[in-house]
This record gives sequence, structure tokens and C-alpha cells, in this order.
Amino acid sequence: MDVGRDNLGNFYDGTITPADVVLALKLAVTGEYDPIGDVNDDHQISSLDALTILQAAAVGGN
Ligand SMILES: [Ca+2]
Repeated sequence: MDVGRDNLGNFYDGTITPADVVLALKLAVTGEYDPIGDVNDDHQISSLDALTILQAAAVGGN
């Protein structure tokens, strides 16, 4: 994950946290697209992306 601010103004610090899951779910609900949140590279943000981020947060989050 890149560090910095994406085109929606969300800040990414390079670590995966539950806050990133919330952001991904928000994108999934609103239909907005952000390549940073598209962790499985299928060119859409869905609950599957959020689940993948949640699992990453549970394993390696701090
Ligand atoms: Ca995706």
C-alpha cells in the first residue's frame, strides 16, 4: 500500500487498520472507486475487498 493521500482525500499511512476496512466499506456502499482500496484488482470496490482488508488488519494490524 502506498503512503500518502489518495484522489478522494483519504490518508493512507502504509499500515492496514480497521479504519481502512471502514473506508473500503464506504466505497463499496457509495460505488466510488479507489485503486488503493481495490486489493484484489478487479476494478471495483466490494465487500470482498473490505473482507480481505479486515483479514489483513487482523493478522498484521497494530
Ligand atoms: Ca476489488
